Order: sequence, then structure tokens, then C-alpha cells
Amino acid sequence: MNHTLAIIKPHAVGSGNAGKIIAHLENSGFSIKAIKLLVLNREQAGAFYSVHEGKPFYEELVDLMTSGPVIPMVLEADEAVEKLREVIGATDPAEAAEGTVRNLYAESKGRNAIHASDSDENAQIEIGFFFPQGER
Ligand code: 3AN
Repeated sequence: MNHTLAIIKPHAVGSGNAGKIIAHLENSGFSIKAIKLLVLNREQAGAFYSVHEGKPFYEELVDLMTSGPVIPMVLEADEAVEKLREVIGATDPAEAAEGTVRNLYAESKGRNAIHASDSDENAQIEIGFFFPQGER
């Protein structure tokens, strides 16, 4: 079994879709190993997305991720990272396959409802960001 990190983004929490997204993930075969709800400050959101610093959408991304509570969770499944990327669909909801989380719940490429780690290495880093060793 492998682990990955998902984050339900503030606009999806605000629009009342968090429960449906969590159910979608569980119905897709993931089990939740850790979960919390918190509001990120700009420093935390900027650090989390530091690979995107300098890109045209960076400020918009930090604005979005600090606009309300987020729900990060550690998900477990076989090949969790690849599987979750498949279940959430493409970054741009216009390109996300039918029935994927972003096809169902994203509003735009920026407001795309959910984040998922893109490699096993990043999954470990991102899990540690929200759920430090001592807390697990
Ligand atoms: P993904 O979330 O599918 O891994 P990344 O890592 O390329 O996509 O981008 C991280 C986040 O940055 C996306 N979830 C999205 O919110 C935002 N983003 C990426 N590209 C754009 C873009 N062209 N315009 C607006 N926001 C973007």
C-alpha cells in the first residue's frame, strides 16, 4: 500500500462539496489515514506551492489557498499517487475525463477543487507538511 496527499481546496469546502469529494475518494478505493481542516496563511500556502513561485498564476493560487479552510488528507491505496491523479482528472476541468473529481466539482483551471501529489517523493514531503511525524 502507498500513501498520497489530497487537499480539498477552499472554494470546494465553501460550496459544500467536501463530503461528496471525500465519498468519491472512498468509493474509488482509498482509505483515509489522516485528515484535518485548517486555514493556511500566505507564508504556508507560498511554501507549499514554492515550485510554482514566479509563474503567472502563483499569486492567484496563494490567494485561493488562503481564502478559507482547506481539508488535507493522507490517502492509502495500491499505487496511491498514480491512482489519485487518475481519479481527480486533468488540472483543467475542461480536459478532465467524465466522472473525475475535477470534471464534477472544479470551476476552472485555478479553482479546480482538489490538489493531489504528483510523485511518491512529493507525496512524502507534502504529507510531512500537513501531518508532521510527531502528530501521526
Ligand atoms: P495539479 O494540481 O494538477 O498538480 P499543477 O501542479 O500544475 O496542477 O498546478 C498546481 C495548481 O496551480 C493547480 N491545481 C491550479 O490550481 C493552479 N494552476 C496551474 N496552472 C494554472 C493556470 N494556467 N492558471 C491558473 N491556475 C493554475
